[in-house]
Amino acid sequence: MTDTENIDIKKAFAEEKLGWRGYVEWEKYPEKKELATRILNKSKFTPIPEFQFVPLPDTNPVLIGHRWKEYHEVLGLKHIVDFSWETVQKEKPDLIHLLDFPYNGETTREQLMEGKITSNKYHFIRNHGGVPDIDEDVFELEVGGLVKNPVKIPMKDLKDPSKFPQAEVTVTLQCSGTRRIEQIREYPGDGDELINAPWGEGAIGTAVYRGVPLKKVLKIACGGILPECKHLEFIGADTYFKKNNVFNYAVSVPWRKVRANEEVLLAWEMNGEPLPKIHGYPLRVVVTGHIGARSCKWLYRVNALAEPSMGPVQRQEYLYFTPQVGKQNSKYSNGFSIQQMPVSSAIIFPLDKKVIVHDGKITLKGWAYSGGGNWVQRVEVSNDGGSVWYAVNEENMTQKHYHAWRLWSIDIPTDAEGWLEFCVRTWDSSNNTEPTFVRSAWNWDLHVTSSCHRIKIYSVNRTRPETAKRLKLLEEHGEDIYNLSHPPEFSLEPLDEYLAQYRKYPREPED
Ligand SMILES: Nc1nc2c(c(=O)[nH]1)N[C@H]1C(S)=C(S)[C@@H](COP(=O)(O)O)O[C@H]1N2
Ligand SMILES: [Mo]
Repeated sequence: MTDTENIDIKKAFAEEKLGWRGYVEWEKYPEKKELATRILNKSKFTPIPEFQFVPLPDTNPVLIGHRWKEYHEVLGLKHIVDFSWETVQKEKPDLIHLLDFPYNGETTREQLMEGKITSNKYHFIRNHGGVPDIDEDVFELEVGGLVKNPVKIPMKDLKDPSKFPQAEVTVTLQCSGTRRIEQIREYPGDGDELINAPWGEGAIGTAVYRGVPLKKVLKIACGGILPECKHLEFIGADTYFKKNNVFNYAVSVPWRKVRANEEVLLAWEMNGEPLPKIHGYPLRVVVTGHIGARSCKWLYRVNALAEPSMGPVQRQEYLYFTPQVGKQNSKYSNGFSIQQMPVSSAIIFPLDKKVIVHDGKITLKGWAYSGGGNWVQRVEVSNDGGSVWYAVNEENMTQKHYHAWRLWSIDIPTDAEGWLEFCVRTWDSSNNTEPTFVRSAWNWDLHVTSSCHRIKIYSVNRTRPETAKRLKLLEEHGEDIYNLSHPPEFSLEPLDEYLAQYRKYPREPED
């Protein structure tokens, strides 16, 4: 065993290649991994914040990733932490910074509803490590494992349409943690070293990606895969920590998925622009219809494998444990691997707990999405907690796509006043719909919250004469209805009216 004290960490964990800043290769060097583990085992780290039992801070950044910064620091990789935050400032200044490092940024409501396509500046970010900074000119993609001919393909060749046919696909990427906050509020669940980000409705976004279908690369460059190949593993240049072990980010998808043309794309362009650094520049995978985790960023290696990736992100995380499986009995083998996204939707406007003054109709807006190539067929909204449903008209939904969300809006007739519970459910092209309550689909790792999204609205119906009168009175006194819990400073009823009413309908029976 080497003494960790005499190690020159700058040398031991140096960057692998010139022009590939922030990329340390771990997967090829087991001894290097062991050395990192020994150093990590000897160090003390800030505990992981236990925010699931207490309200989240209302700061921005919301959570600070002390522990993960320290992991990087003890291995001499602090520059990666610094570069990541600089990149956030440049590329994503306007997101809700849910976790500063590894960076997790959520799209705001206004930005989400901006249109069918989310602009690159506003698309959410989910990172498990730092942001590598790789020069495209020296970049090459390795493809190996169970292929006929392992190859290295320079970026210039990959982008050459005479070598590889290109494709453009409109894709919604959704983090499996979207709407996790609803599950946390219902019951706290598993806590991870890499904080299970308490996402709201904004860990989702849609872009047009341009690249080459992986299927074509395997065929044209490698002469095909070997018969034993059943899964394709993607390795990213960022460093991932798990229980004091280090890895490069690795995930996999079944060959069946890759085989379907254009469903797994190696992409370098996002909405007509080069992929932003924080989205995986120079090259990322885009796996349509799957949880975002499979769309590996900073992709530098594809491995054809007989079994799914042994990387912790594939094997130990993104597992679905049904409600009675938890800390006492969850194992990696008894959770099922979350790949395709279920159908889900969210109400983005109005905000939860809002007071809405209206003329008998309340306008709701939101998104609806389904994975696995199922498209959104129908969106329905209820204003009574889920008994009566109103369907959104086709003309009030954005265009259908196999792999993208639909934004929707609806005016729901609402006569009732006071606190009402609104919820949304979506039906997809396979007639799947959403569980009614959070509890129906709560799971220990708090993934893929697909139950009907619910909000509470305080309804004030101005078409009711008594309501209109009260609103006028409030206005005359310089007060308003929106400040709901603030008591009006004037009397609610003149004495003579009260007495007339009281005498007509006494409060107590006469005999
Ligand atoms: N290399 C690498 N790829 C990655 C990740 C990562 O941390 N490292 N995060 C994954 C997760 S969990 C999600 S949800 C998507 C998010 O993609 P985006 O950040 O481009 O929106 O990237 C995926 N690809
Ligand atoms: Mo994710």
